[in-house]
Amino acid sequence: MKIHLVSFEDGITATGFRKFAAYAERINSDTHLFYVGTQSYRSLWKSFTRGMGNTRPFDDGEVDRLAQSLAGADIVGFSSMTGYSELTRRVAKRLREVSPNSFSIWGGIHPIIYPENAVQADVDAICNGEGEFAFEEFFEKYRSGRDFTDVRNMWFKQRTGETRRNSFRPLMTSAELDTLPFSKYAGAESIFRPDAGFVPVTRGDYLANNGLAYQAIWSIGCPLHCTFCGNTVFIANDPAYKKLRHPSASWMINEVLQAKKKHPHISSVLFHDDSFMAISLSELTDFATRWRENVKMPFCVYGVIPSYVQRDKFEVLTWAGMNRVRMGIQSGSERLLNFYRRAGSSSDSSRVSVHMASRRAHIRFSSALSAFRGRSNRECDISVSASSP
Ligand code: B12
Ligand code: SF4
Repeated sequence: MKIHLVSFEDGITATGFRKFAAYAERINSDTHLFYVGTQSYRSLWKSFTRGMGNTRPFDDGEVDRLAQSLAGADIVGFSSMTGYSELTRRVAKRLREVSPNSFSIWGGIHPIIYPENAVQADVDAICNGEGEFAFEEFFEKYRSGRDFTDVRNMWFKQRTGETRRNSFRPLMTSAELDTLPFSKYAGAESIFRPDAGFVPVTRGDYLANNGLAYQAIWSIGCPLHCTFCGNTVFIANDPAYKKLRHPSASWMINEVLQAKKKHPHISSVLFHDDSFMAISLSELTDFATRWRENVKMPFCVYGVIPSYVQRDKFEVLTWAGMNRVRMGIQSGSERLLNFYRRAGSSSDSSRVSVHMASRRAHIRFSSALSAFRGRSNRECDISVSASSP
């Protein structure tokens, strides 16, 4: 069976898509990957100012070219965040016209957070949860001509015009995550260029998107429940999402080593986990020891939640090579933190600064709330002063 999987996003990082795609390729070798990006990641200025879905406009001709390139597959899988959902919708519609026999599925963050919206697109199904095992079950049933419309984590459009909304399957356990293939990286993949259509992804694309770094996710989950975050939906779908899950440290390290074999220029690793510091000290120590012995590269941790900062965790990670963290303080105002049900207090952030400064590492503070209006000047002042290390 021929499967075409396409990711719509500003760049080629696509951490979840790459995990899913590696699994799809394992169960069906005739699987091809496509990236459709805006290429604004090439601009430093845009990387500071962009919002979600700041895409350059794709005209109807380009949408047609995209659909024509994806046509002919037995199954076409789309993956996108909400900012790219409109483009996904347009391509799905055109695909239905030019390739009516392709079974189309929309997965990724948008169908998880807004399934009722995604299912209205011209697709046969959506995947509103973890994709690997759901797709495997669907694929086996589809391939052997059995009824597949009961597959959990997926919704299906019925011939009657109704939608079958199946329930969720249990989240994958850490032991199951350990059995998954490493994320798809630098293999046979294509990227859309407005002037040339789909062409092979080159080392230059990786350099433009990632610099000299490898972008990774080790753990999934976050114990908190800030009201502005997609986590609220993941937890509503399954409260077990609060518990951190991850494959073993050696699995993670082997994924990095495999990427480095393909791209020897890789000289640092960026971890995008939502809540890296909530991993237990014993697991972080195991990770740090193996990292220092086998990887010997600096790494950066993007998901640091102030209330999970502990001196011993920072010490062991900086010893292993962590030289940069990004911590979401969100606001210096206790009132706003309470309003958004953000656990922890702004004073937690100063503890991190002390730990990192003592290790001569860099820390960057971030806030998703800066976009929110309605704060008094006084609260803004507190936010600013709290975010100056
Ligand atoms: C890592 C990450 C990033 C990284 C990498 C982005 C990327 N595309 O990979 C970086 C730092 C670059 C990033 C940037 C942004 N991000 Co971000 N990011 C995340 C984060 C923390 C983890 C994503 C992840 O890998 N999860 C783990 C994987 C395993 O899960 P998954 O992605 O859902 O994939 C599974 C399923 O969806 C499914 N699946 C996926 N694709 C497909 C396809 C098919 C066909 C099927 C069947 C199944 C399937 O299977 C996968 C494996 O189980 C999430 C939060 C979260 N917890 O998910 C936010 C999140 C996705 N990001 C978000 C946002 C808003 C952004 C930005 C727009 C922020 C900004 N203003 O700059 C940018 C967009 C940048 C871009 N590239 O376009 C929002 C999206 C909200 C929404 N409604 O779409 C989230 C949910 C955070 C939030 N605020 O709640 N992000
Ligand atoms: S701590 Fe971060 S990832 Fe966790 S719920 Fe809050 S904003 Fe979302």
